[in-house]
Amino acid sequence: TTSVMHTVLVPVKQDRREIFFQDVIRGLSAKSKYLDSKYFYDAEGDRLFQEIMRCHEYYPTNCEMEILQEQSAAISQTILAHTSRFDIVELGAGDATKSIHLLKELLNTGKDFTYYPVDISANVITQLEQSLPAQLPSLKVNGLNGEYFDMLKEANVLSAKNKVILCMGGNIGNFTPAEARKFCRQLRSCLQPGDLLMIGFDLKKHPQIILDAYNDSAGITRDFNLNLLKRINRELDGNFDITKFGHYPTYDPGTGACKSYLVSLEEQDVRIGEQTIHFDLHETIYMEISQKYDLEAAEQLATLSGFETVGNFFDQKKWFADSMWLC
Ligand code: AVJ
Repeated sequence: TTSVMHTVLVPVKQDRREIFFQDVIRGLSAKSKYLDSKYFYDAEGDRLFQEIMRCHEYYPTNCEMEILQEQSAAISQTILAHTSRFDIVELGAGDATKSIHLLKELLNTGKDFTYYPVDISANVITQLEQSLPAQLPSLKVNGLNGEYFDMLKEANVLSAKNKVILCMGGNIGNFTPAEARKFCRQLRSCLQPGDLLMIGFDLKKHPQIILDAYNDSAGITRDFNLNLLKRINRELDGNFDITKFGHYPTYDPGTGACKSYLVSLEEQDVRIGEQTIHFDLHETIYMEISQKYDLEAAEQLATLSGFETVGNFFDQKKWFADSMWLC
């Protein structure tokens, strides 16, 4: 007999930096230049977003906090009206300062459930597993560090109960309406009849209020956008001169699309690694969409992705909505 040497070809997972590089080059080589807003959040981007949330112009965080503080009893009742055996899965749990109000309320009903916070940041999950028991000693916590859909599948393995998914923070706004439909359909495909999804929508309101929220007078949102160019310099060996780019936020009340751009203030060449990107004078980079909804559009999104709206919870000003969807 001859012994055969087997060479197992393990597909090498492209490392994060390589994927980041390719996404950046693809976006900046396109006819209309763009960058993906998911790359805003490095350590400095996280810090700047925290600062944005403290800007007086940036209303969404306070509105949704008010909803969780003031309406958790009503939210809890809506959950209990549709399921008697459930676990909670929060997508993008962060520091859980909003959801903690709902968790407290649900614990008070005497229901036995586990809270599965999901986050892409390992740091966030470790912090939560330490901080939550101190705040809610009777809460069962099982952190899941990874991508939303992978971790949702994991939660389905760990728990046979109904799932109540929390998707707060208006993160759905970073998708175009078509992308949002795709995301919600994919979410639905991971869920079972009887499962619930609570999802946050930033609502249409006076256009000036929306534009101001993405154009704060202290210039934090400008810095937040420019930080992505700095991140490219840091991580991908780029040489962006950020003084040669301006921030241009827009809001279209017709479509509800709040889009931000960076504008090249002169004709210039920028090097990223071995690549050179040319910018014409006043050429733009499309950075981010924050889509605003009305209740009809939110309800339509529910229907088109296989959910039924069973409740809407608002702040006093009705600037933000957390909608409860049933599978
Ligand atoms: C984290 C997506 C909810 O769109 O309002 C804030 C991000 N960008 N200011 C939003 C953001 C500029 C934020 N979300």
